[in-house]
Amino acid sequence: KAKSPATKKPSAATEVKSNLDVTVDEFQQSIVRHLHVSLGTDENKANSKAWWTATCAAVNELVFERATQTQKTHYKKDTRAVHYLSLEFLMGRLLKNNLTNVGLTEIAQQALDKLGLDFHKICEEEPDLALGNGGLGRLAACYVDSLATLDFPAIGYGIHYEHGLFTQAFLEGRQVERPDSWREYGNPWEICRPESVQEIPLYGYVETKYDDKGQIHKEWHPGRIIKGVPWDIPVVGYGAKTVNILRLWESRASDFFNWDVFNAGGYLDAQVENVQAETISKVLYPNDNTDAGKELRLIQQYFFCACSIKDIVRRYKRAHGDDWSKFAEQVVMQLNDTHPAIAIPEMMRILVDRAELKWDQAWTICQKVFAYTNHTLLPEALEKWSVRLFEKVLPRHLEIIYEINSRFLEDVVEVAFPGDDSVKRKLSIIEEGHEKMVRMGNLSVIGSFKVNGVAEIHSKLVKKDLFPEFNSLWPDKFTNVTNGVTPRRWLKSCNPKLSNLISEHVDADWPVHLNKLSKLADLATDSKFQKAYMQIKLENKIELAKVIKELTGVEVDPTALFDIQIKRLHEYKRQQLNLIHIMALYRRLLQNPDYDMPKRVFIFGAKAAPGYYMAKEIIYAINKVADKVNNDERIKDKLKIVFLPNYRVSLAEKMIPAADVSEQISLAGKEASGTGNMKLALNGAVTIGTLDGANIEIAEEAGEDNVVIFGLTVDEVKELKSAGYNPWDYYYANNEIKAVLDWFDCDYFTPGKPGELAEIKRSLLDYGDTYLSLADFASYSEAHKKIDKLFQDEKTWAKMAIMNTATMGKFNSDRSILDYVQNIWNLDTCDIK
Ligand code: Z16
Repeated sequence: KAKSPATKKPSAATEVKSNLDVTVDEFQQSIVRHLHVSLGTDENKANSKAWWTATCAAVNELVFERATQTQKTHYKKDTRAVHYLSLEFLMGRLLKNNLTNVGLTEIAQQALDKLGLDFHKICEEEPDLALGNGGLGRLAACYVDSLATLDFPAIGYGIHYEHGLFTQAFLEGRQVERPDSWREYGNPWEICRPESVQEIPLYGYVETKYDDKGQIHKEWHPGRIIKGVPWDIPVVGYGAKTVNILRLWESRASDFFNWDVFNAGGYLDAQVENVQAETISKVLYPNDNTDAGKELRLIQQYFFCACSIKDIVRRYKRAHGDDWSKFAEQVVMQLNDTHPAIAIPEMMRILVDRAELKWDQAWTICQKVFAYTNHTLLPEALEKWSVRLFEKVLPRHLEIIYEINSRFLEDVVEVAFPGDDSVKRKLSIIEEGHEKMVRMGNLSVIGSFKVNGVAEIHSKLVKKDLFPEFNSLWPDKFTNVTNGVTPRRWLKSCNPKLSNLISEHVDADWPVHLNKLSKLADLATDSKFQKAYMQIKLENKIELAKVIKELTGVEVDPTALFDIQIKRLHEYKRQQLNLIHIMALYRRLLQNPDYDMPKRVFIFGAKAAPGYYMAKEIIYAINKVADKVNNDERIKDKLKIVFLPNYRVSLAEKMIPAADVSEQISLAGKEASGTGNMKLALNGAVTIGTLDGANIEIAEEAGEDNVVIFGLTVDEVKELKSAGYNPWDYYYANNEIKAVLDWFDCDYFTPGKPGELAEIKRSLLDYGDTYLSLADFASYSEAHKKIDKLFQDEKTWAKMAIMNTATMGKFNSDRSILDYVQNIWNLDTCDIK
């Protein structure tokens, strides 16, 4: 059988030494056995999907054993654990990753080989677990990987969405969404745990009661009860010692509640209730960095927080009974953005209404248990819920929030800022106004013992611009943990060739000690190493070129410069800036066919939130410009543009190893961190970027010679905005900007439909160019000229690429997790026998 170069076996040195003793034959037998007993088929009838399922089952047999062992050990040793509460976990595919982490990639490859199957084809059968939107969800996935790898007791809690992030197709260049059904026919990685089902109250009213001693008591009479069913997905650490659990809650109608309706003769009504209950975990809200503000979303948030807290409390009580004094020693809950902030009043409700603790005692516990990660400064992303909605859905929680707020305002704010009503208005959880709102950010800060941003600059801005008064109240509460990415998925598993080359020069344990990559710096100018490194880059580009051809029909030259922008489509991320620059290049080529520029391929991957009009217009514009440019003979293939549909984790794994240039061009101050920037640089892409988010730290690590920085700084943005930014000034002052923007008015890119792209021009002029694309255009264009020059000098470029790989050790998510452990979570590692 002919093997593609990508399927070449990894050398023994790079494979993690597995402590799972399985031979090729045993693994092969296990696959076949599962084909028979788990799938009820055989070798002759099985299709690729069945083989994939059987292979997963064979892996699971080894993994679940370890998971059970891990749970037992944590219980026996009564370990403190972190509980990572997140509405999103963007896990992607698990087979290749789990094999990498248990060290059985080679064994599995050989076993499948002997069965006459292609390992990579089998891996392609797996649907992505797309239970997240973008950065925040993928970060959660990297963090659970690192927690298991470092042997920390940890559990991820989230929602078992029936439909993850929509799949994207293009219809005549426009995005169309279709539902994602990742588990329509079951998913081999999950196990249902009916023994841990929880009942969750919703709606209804609160009754005020007084006991014999005249003590006030609140009783919530819910209008509905929803059942939460947990599904467990094993999280395999690299080296496979610790296997932690990701526990995802699925909503169902509560049996006991429905019996009443049913017995009253309401069989159909009961079925309607089923549908309503199951709606809660039906679908992931497809917004990245915007607040949906919908009732169902609040219910999702409460549902999974309430289920998770009940689960945590049950586990705690099993070890400690009704003694709450150790709760805060055993439990820390990390709030991934404000999405799970409702966990704070829910914990208070459990402690005060249920366990009947005194308010102060309960609040002391709460404040030791919660920590909050802020992921954005964008005002449209900061969650607020109307008091009216809160009262309807969670009446008791609203009361608790009022109580938290009034005590905070009286005991803390009044003491620190006596008589200062304007500070009070800013710090209050309740925003006064036409419609009273609950500010989830303020609730999170007040209820947490630590608040962190996700990159140095972002954490500074969280203190300075977002929560300045809170910061002066509690300066020690605010801290930074710069994001990271797991090098197991984002180098070892997605770029096996580069991984093998690295392992020939660096200790084999670099996937857990990523700083060891710094050894490669000595080889950055070694011509033999440069050749080997760039040959691998070329081979990865050849592989991506095939994918591009399959997905879009466009043929690209693998020796061209591959310039990649992959991230959610959002105006602040400025895909539109990339687009107008590409149009400027196209125009230069039309005006001067000898324009000095290496062949370039611009590659995009991005989903737009289905309700985000301008984002969808930008996708359409890129696709239309691509159509025209790709078919224009006059420019002799010097320029290609491809927008790969349905960008997702598994597609990222194919794009990132093939990138020459990484586009990180958000307006300074807007991108909290970015994590794609880290993955691309790790795989040897040179960043063209603004001084925003983690780009700053990437530039510090890589050195200024190895990145290309452009654009306004955060301070310059503030200055320009306060001086009054007028995009028309740039339009009239810069001929190229004017010509490119005017192009949108005619039908050059949309034959017969003049003005179809005019909204782009309007957004950049009439609507004020909110993200200053025109202000940064000239500087961006110069930066690209610099890139062109550098790329044409092969030795210089190879050195830059290698230096990027060599210097990205800091951005290992293991480092991030150790930061969290030291500064926030205070965990001990736990060896699993
Ligand atoms: C999200 O993906 C992010 C922030 C946010 O408030 C909501 C969502 Cl869904 C992203 C940030 O935009 C990005 O800069 C950051 O790297 C990522 O979260 C992880 O911290």
